Amino acid sequence: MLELPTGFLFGAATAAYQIEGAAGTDGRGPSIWDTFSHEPGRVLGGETGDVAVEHYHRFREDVALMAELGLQAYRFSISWSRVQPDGRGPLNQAGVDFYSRLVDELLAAGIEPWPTLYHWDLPQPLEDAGGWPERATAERFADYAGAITSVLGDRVGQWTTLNEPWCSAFLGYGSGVHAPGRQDPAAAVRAGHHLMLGHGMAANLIRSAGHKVGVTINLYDVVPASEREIDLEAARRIDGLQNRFFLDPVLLGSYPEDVIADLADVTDFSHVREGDLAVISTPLDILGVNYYTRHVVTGDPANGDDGHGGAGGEGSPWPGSEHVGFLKGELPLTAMGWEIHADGLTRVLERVAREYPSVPLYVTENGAAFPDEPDADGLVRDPDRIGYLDGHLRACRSAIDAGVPLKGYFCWSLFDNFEWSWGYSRRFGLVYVDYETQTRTPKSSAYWYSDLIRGRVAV
Ligand code: PNW
Repeated sequence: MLELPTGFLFGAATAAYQIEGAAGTDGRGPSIWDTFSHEPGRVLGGETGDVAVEHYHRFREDVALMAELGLQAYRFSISWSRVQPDGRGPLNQAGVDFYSRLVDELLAAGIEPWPTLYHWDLPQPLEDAGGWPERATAERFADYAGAITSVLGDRVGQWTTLNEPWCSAFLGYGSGVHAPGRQDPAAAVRAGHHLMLGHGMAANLIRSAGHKVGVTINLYDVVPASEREIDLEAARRIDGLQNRFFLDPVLLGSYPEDVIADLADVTDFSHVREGDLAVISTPLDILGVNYYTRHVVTGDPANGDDGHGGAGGEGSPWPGSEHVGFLKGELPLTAMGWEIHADGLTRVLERVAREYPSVPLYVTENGAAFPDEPDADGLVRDPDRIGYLDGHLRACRSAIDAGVPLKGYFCWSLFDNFEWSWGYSRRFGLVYVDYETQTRTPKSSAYWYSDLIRGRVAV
């Protein structure tokens, strides 16, 4: 029987563009994901988030389902374009009202709201002005953060600034497999900096208003393919760009020297101004860790695929390390082609606790896509997902036993939803969604998770 400490928080997570739909409703403006998903060839099957799982119109039913499952917290994101369509200026009251009603509904159901301010959906007017590679975008983000947190702050216990800045910067501006689909390594590095700067500016504002704040980073266990020098060096580089490029500025207030050196041919870091790193390293109340898989890497490119995982023709999401190859080990894969490696979660959590100043940690995303379909009896049986979640919760338990201050866990995702460049073809949900009828059917993993949570909270 899996045991986790009393008070350990169990939740599930979603993101605005992946579930809300209602893309043109109540004054919402376009974001970079609206633009990108409507461009031919960007998303598998030409799918978009225009309708998604219609959460915007079904949120009451969805909160009722969360309550039935016994979720203690719900991590969702706020669509910047819904509450501030131009990315600047006055808030759109109808958009604010939606999140206000959602928060009220959650609180009435006894579920803690955990909003994220930015899960990749930059208002298109800000991209038209240069996007995250421009410093002004960080200032716009802080303005938006200050405005929306002052409206909802009295009812929200925990704010998160960004979700996975690596994806926004390096998939959005480097490989181009995410919006806005640019392939410019120097712009990707600048975007990473301005995302973190925006985080720091927002975190300052949110904290000085008396609220709690954190940021969510996607971390990987980076494993060299062998003990050969060339592979160890590849692992150092990928760990640098994937993990330390974000952890070091946010938690230590400096960029890793080796990563700056690795990027010498890409950028001279002249976009970093004096004082930026002090802002970026504003003390945090929590750090969110998203964990899915490991990277096995080799410096001998003849040995591996390019690891860029897209439809081909794209740039690299690891600027300056284009020669590094990525291997699949011997481990089972999810429908994303990602290796299932629960021990890596323990390693990642222990590493953060060991190498960085102490901060309460939450796993803010962990989960897996599998090809789920209802049986003839209408049930959706997903034993592989139960195995995945059980293994990773045991990995959390191991980290806690080793002294890691891990305080909670959010499963990705509550629902099947719009899986970015994969459209609706990859199902991560605890709850199955029939995209024709919008019917929600909890999978067997949802009942399993529910029993686990109830087992913990029973007096
Ligand atoms: C995360 N990669 O995305 C996001 O936070 C979610 O919105 C998403 O649905 C979930 O994980 C599953 O993919 C990622 O290519 C997308 O390395 C792509 C990558 C990593 C994370």
